[in-house]
Amino acid sequence: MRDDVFQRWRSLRAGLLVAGVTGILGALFTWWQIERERVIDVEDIDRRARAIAHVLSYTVHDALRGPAENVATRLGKRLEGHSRLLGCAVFGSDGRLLAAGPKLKGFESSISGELTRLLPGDSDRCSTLLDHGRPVRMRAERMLRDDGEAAGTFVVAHDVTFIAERAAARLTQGLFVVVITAVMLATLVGGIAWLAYDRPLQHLADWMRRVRIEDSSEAPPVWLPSSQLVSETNRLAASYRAARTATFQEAHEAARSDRIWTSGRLRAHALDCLGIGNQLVVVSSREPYLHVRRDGKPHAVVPPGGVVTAVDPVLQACGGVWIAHGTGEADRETADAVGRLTVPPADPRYTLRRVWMTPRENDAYYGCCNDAIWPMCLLAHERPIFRTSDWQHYVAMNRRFADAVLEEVGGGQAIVLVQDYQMALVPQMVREVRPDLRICLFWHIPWPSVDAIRICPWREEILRGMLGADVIGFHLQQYCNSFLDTVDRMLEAKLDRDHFTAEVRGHVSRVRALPISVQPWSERGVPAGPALDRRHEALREAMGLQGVEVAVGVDRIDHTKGLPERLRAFAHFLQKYPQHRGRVSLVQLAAPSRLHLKRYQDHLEELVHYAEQINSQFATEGWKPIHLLVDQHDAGTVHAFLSMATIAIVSSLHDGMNLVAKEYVLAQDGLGGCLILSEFAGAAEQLTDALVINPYDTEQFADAIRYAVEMPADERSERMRRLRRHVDEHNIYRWAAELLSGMHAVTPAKARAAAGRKALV
Ligand code: ADQ
Repeated sequence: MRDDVFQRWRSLRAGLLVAGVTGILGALFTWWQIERERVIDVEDIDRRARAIAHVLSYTVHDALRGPAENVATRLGKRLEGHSRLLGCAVFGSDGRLLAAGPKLKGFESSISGELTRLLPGDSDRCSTLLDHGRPVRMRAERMLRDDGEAAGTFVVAHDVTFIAERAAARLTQGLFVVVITAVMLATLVGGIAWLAYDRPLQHLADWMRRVRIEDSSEAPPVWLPSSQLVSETNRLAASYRAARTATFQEAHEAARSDRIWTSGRLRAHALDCLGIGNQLVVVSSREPYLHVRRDGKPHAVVPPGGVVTAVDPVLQACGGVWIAHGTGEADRETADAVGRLTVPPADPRYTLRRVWMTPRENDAYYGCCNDAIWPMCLLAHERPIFRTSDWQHYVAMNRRFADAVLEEVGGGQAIVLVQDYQMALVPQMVREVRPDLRICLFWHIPWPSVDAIRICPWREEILRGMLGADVIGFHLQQYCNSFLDTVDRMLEAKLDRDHFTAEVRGHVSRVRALPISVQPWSERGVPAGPALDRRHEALREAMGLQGVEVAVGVDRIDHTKGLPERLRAFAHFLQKYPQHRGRVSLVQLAAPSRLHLKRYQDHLEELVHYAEQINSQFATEGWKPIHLLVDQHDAGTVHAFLSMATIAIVSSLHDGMNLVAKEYVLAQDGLGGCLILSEFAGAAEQLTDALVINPYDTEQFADAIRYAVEMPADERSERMRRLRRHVDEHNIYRWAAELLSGMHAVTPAKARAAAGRKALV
């Protein structure tokens, strides 16, 4: 039991150790001090004895010149002592006592015994004797005649009991101080050790037990003795959860078709591809979870956006680190000193490492991303603006992200997945330092024609940065072709169009079409079955949608999403087919984005104005044609509308893929929905059973809406069944698995170099 207490409370041991060491050191110091004082006191007494002998020397000489019997009479009172001086004594040259003070009575023999130790050559001698237990300090001085012959010895004796008494008092005092100090230090050190180490480690152990035995998903304790321990604990917990989920799911998956990729199957595949000791590191500008403040407390939010929708489930399945720009107002307070935390907050599975920017860096970096590269790649008729200072910040921020990647990888191995156009230079920056890492860049937006890229003043730098990757992924083959054409025209590169590779300065990059996708709704914690029916009912009632067919749109508010074109087409549909007025409403979920840019604010205002105009033109009592819900909605709300709607409209003017189209298909469990899809969204190449439209062609667009409304039920379900099969089979896990397989096939530079050396031998 006592052992257990000591084992558990190491702080107690630390306190006792400190107390012991303090006690020993304190006792030694006290002893040394007492000894020093004793020496000083004795020296002082000896000095006094010498002074007395000096003062009386003439008188003693004088007395010794007369008859020996008269010495006592002649010296008289001078032999007596007072206070600490016991008295003086005179011995003849033959050692016989001639005279002594009264206080020395009975002590003379001890003194004369001591005189025998006064050697012939010595002029004086000091020593301490005991007189019935009382310490006496004696000083004997040889007296000489004028002819140099010994006349006798003069002795001065002091009572030095006070020195022993003082030492005893000092000892008591010193030990008292030592004990008090030791107790105080023991309490202080033990207390601090308990607060700083024992208690947090005890909490950590309890938390680990709960995670292991009770399958708890709570976050690890925050107050751990070192920030490195916090982040390593978070990572370990995230990896452990990911591993456990994989194990649980494996049995379940075995029963499922080989064609369907699941998170567990991806996890197993990732372990194969990564190998032992490798980790997955994702880097993107947008973070998967940001923290806002609500009611004074930090609250985690998933920002709307395709990169997050697609990549978060991959990291949840495989574990790893996601490096991203921390943009939430409460981001700093929810991460550790390095910027790390584990996510998802409710059930941590991987580490999020936040990278910070100053407001100036933020404006210039995103200025380059949003005003230059984005409009250059997306043909939405916006003129790109190329500012040199924005570019300088783009380079600097890419360097910052690359440094964060290198820091996270440390001395280990990793597959680095660089996401999107905000990170174009990161692959080369990472490769320069760590050529042995396997790096992939996935470009989520379209890659336009050579002519569109030619206008960019930094086209060569961007291409060289991208070509630092081993694999460069695009959604469509058409983007891969354009990219190789661009490299061919702009750089000195060796292209292999059969194998889709580009070699620049000895490094080969493979260019691959990897159409991205989404995860099943069932994994996103949204209501299903009766709970979902109740949600539909509640929404219909709150919005006055009973008995009305719902068409839905879900988008970030961006010029490329074709929102004005959608509203215009819907208005034209109502105008052209008045029989459908009062029977169909368009619910548009619109997440504000990039609102710091004036043209995005104007775009939002334009949409609000346009929707009001259409509503005032067509609305009737109890029916509103357009419900524009400007907000970033949670996954449950997005799913509720997508599953309730019999029509979904995706009218992007240009889009790499567009995940909303796939999310809609996966939300249609009853197969009763119809998808209207822009031919300029990458998804149109795969979702061929959608009604494909040109969003600029209002006439055709309005007719497609009418066709969707009037489509016979069996055609709807037949189209939706085929769409569903495609998205089920080509989900996000398959995308990630294909990407990791592509990375696995890459031979890292070190291995290539070794193979080269072997070949030479
Ligand atoms: P994005 O242009 O952001 O992505 P997209 O593919 O349309 O977009 O995905 C948007 C995501 O945000 C979807 O998951 C959607 O549900 C969500 N979302 C949109 N509006 C929302 C709202 N109001 N509230 C809540 N959630 C909302 C980029 C490219 C795309 C490419 C993806 C993935 O521009 O072409 O498909 O990356 O590669």
